[in-house]
Amino acid sequence: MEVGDGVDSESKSQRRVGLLYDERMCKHSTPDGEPHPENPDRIKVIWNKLQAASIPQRCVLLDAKEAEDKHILAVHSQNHVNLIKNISSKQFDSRRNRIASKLNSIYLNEGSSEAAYLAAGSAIEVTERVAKGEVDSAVAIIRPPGHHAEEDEAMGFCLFNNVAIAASYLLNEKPELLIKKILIVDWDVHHGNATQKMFWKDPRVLFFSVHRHEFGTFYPATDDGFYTMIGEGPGSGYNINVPWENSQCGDADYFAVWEHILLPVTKEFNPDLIIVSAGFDAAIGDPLGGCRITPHGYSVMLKKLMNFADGKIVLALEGGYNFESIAKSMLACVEVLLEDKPILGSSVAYPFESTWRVIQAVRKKLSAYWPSLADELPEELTNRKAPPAVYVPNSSSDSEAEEDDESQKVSEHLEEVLQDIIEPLSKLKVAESNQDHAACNSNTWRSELSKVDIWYAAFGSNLWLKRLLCYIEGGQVDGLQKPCVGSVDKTSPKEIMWKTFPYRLFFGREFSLSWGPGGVAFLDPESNSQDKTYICLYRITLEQFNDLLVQENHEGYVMSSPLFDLTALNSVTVEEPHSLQVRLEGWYRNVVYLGKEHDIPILTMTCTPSEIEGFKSGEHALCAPAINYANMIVRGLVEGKQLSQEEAMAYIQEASTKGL
Ligand code: Q9C
Ligand code: ZN
Repeated sequence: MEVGDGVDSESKSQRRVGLLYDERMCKHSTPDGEPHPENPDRIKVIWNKLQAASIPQRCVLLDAKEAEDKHILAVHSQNHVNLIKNISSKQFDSRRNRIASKLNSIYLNEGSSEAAYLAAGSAIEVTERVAKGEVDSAVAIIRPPGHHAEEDEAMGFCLFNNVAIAASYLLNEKPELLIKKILIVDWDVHHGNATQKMFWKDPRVLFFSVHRHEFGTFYPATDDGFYTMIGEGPGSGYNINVPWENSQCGDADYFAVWEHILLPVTKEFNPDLIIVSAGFDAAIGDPLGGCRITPHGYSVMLKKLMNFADGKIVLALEGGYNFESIAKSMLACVEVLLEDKPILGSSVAYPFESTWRVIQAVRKKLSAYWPSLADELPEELTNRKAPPAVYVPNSSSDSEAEEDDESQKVSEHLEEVLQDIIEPLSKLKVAESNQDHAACNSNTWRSELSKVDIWYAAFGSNLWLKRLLCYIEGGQVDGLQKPCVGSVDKTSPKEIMWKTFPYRLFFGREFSLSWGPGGVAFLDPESNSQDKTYICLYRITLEQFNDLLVQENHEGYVMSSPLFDLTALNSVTVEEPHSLQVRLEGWYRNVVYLGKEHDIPILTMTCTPSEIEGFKSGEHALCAPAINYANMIVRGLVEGKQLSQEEAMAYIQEASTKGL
């Protein structure tokens, strides 16, 4: 280490980070206080989290500003600007709801205009400060979000396209700042449809979006987010979409995209400034996104981008609907910008096979424009993939020990640490196939998880002990279409107890493999507290719980590694109800933590939050249970001495007729 290095790194460790938050952006809310995922508390919880971590005092606090019409008009129509300007005025009181209802996923109130102008103006403000070099980087905690807002139409919770307005402002109004090329990285889980269109033919803006797409079925549900959409005319090659084929993408999938698409292209493009459309709805725990980026994942993704554009980078908030996830993710990002901590943490091991497929398709499509994408990825790299739809646990305890060790190191080692964690997957050598590895691990994980007790919370047919025992001991009860294989560990539950929970029981789907025609039971753990559901808690091991997960979701699936391991248990027990989806197809793949009983975690399994949304919207059918299935539940409640026969029938009746 050189002499003076200490002083130097100390001054460097206080990179100037602009931070903008203004409570006035909370004024945009649903007109009658109806619950909505895009609500004012989102930015409040982020701000509170940063305050609790003493972040604001270490940043340069910037003031929110209302955008000027002439700047908004660079990307929006006069019509649209007029609408958003006037929508909150008295004269619109009677028409506001009607106008909102004609738009796609939009609400409006008296505070909407001001919030929209502030969000756009604040995006301009932070971006200009970074461009001028007054701060090194900046974060704008703004709402409403922007990336869905089209030239002439509000949609997807977005009124003005904040990021597009800020980028256009620098390019068109501030040539003296010499920002000639801007990279927009849109890591919100949804495609940035509007930003894409606004710079479609513009080579000054490289728009990159990675999002759930699922072949045009995920919001905004068009083909626009497909990888074939690369821009047009002079903008050809300056639009890059990475469309996920499935939910549950996490750190490993995003790191692979960074390594093999975004970073090489960014190097070639050599932007003067980077703006991140920083939605945190691809975060683990998000109710709309269904992806699994950890705060650690976000910090790595951001850190990697800081190597370009001379570190000039702006984060503008877009979506993100789980308070805890967005607060933690944003905190992780600001800490990276302040550059005061080594990046620690761990992620699942491998990307999905579908991720490699998508990466290869993108690279091929864009290789004519970006030579760095031209090479075909080596097979020993793309071979390393997570089995489809299987939760991949955090690796060995060895690696955790190493990470602890790393935490002792100081910030100048950040780069090396980073490289060690995520750098070239391509440098890894292939020692054995996934299967070999898994087989020799199987006994280890089973013995490990057999030592951990959990309460399995049953609310459907498993309320009946006899039926539940089929999943443990194997076998069949009347009404079940075929016998169950049971758990590897056939020990009966150590304890059984009953409780009620303030969540909603409902019945959905028209058919199940287990029962034939008729709906099956689901729990909506986000529902409101007037609801009451009878739940039977079975004390079983985490190993048995994994065997239950398989039987409920994917009969015959061979589980070579646990679907829900200790890492998953730790990540889910942060708050209740908190859920985590396992990588398994099936209607009960969402594991929900419901708190503790005698200090032992309570876990249940139900459908995913997005499926619950689907049931609410009518996309999935609600359906009363068939008589054999209903009888099973009634029997459980009666034999468990919770309700009389009549009461139990009325209880099922109510749950199957009440709308969601
Ligand atoms: N069935 C942002 O994250 N979902 N917007 C509508 C209709 C709209 C998300 C679902 C999601 C918009 C900024
Ligand atoms: Zn989003």
